Amino acid sequence: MAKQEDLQHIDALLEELRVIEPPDEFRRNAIVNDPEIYARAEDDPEAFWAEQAGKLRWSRPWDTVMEWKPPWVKWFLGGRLNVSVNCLDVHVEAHPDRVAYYWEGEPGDRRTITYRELYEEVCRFANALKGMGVAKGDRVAMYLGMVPELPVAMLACARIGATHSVVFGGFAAEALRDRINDAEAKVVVTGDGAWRRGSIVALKENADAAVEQCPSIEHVVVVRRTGQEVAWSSGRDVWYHDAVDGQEATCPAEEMDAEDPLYILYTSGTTGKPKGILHTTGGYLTGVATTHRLVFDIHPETDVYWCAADVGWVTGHSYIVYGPLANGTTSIMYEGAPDFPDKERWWSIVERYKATILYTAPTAIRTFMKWGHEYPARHDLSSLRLLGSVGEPINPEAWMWYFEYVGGGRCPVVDTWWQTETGAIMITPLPGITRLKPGSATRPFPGIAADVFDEEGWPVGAGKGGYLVLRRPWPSQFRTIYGDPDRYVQNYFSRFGADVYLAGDGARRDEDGYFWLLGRIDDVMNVAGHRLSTYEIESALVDHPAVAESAVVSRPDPVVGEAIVAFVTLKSEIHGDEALIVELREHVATKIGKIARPHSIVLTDDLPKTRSGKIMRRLLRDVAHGRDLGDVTTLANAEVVTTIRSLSAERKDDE
Ligand code: 7RM
Repeated sequence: MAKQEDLQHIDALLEELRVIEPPDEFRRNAIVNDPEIYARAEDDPEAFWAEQAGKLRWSRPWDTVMEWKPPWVKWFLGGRLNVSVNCLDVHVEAHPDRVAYYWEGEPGDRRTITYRELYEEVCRFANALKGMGVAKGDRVAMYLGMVPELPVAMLACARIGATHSVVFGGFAAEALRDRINDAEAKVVVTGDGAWRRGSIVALKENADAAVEQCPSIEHVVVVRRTGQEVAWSSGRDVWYHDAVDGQEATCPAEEMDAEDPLYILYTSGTTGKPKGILHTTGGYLTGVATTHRLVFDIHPETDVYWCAADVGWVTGHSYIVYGPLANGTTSIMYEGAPDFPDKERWWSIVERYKATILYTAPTAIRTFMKWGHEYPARHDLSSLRLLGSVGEPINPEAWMWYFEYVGGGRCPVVDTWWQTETGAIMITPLPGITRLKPGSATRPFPGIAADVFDEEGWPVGAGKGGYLVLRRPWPSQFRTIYGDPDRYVQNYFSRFGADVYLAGDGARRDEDGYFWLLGRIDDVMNVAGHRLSTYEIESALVDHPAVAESAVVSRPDPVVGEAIVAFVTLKSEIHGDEALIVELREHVATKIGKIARPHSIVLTDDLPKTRSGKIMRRLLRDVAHGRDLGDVTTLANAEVVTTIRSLSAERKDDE
């Protein structure tokens, strides 16, 4: 963990600074510096959101702000707009030469892309897609690393009304295949490869393996990035640079209904296959533009904003692409690993571009903490004025380290709680007015009705824990699970009725009404800020010929948050050994991706089950945590617990 002297220093700070006031200078210049915004939004949430939506460019105004037939909701009915017009044309008219992205490749190559250049590239690729037969309503998949062509492809889809489905470049071929097939995408945009820590991730190879089993795919567009030779299927495959070559640098924007789909993004749920979260046009853009501007206090003429997430996750969609571009922001986009070529990479980027805002995940902060504060200390980080955190609960020690050693003690830290489903930030400080408490995401964003319910659906009192819920619709909420509306209702709107959104997180409110997030209450794990379901990993394990049954749980880990522990029973004729454990871990990496590779695998003769045959995950979790087991007499096979416990003790440090 962090260096001893860092921790002592932070301990002392934690004692003194339980509450951190917004610095005077920050408050003076902040976009929001009057707390009345909360009362105003609470008084009339629809009027608040309509006012925000009014800042966008609409080709036809809406007739109705919101229509709610729980659990179904529509926003800005009758309104028409195009997302790419709001992200590009509006800014090309006002400030064509402003930088949209400072892009830095992992090997050290750089590109500066202005709003005009981005506009023209998007139009060219939009025309290319049309030429391939992509029309309004069609789905286009993307499987790329962090290259500018990824936002370009997303915006090109938005321009012509196609629905994009970005699949994180770290996912394996099968995961890509399933997502392409679920959405029945016509085209997939990929690359020859992606750079990661100096080596090449074989994107094209994976895409080829996936597409072999994707009957809907007509074309594979390939961005040349890593330059190695790749297999080619003529007629089907087309280089990105050939596709855009000679295309017009303008392209009429499809006029979209506010409720037309913008994108699908797959996320892990409690059971079954990943869910295709569907976001639409008007409400989503209103939500991300508003939260981006107010939470990050965006001054577009002067800020250099860096969200260090991957565009393959929702954080990248909302806060690298759509929110920042809608606000005319200058952003940094970095392709690679934080320790390539050395552990100073991020800080040299902050210094080079004079970043003013940095938004990242607690797992990254804890990694930097472990490396030590000498790395950020070697760089001039004085341009920074605001820091953000997202993806998992941030422990107060990591919060204070971030505040001290990255923010120099002068930058507010906004801990932002939200989900793929919510589309935009839901619980967060507003940096010009909120008194910060390290470890708390503080208060719901104006207009958001967050609450904490007990088992019966009553709001809990101060200091008590319960289920985090949202009691009123918001514009950027997902509209359904693609192709599975029943699951939308069942998963999110049945526990407390059709008018209450169940987030799947536990939370506690303190005496000031501040929210403290407690982690997932379902079978979703949060591994290094990546959302994974125990079920997906179990399915991958059971798919291996040696495996009879498996149960996956997590144990707390100081860096990645939750580490994956898999309990596995083998088929009777199979003898388990170290080599098989290695093979099983790799098997999961091949099926899902490296992010899902179990940290520990415990081979056992049996799994603890209830009398009705359900695997007792709670018990396994306790085993993984090294906790006491309590009463297990309801178990059908109680003796197995003892065995598992001793096995897992042996395995704990096997990485
Ligand atoms: C944005 C994103 C969502 C889950 C969510 C939480 C956890 C996210 C915070 C957080 C505590 C936070 N989307 N989570 N942000 N927990 N504090 N500030 O991460 O769909 O991939 O994950 O992430 O459990 O339900 S996500």
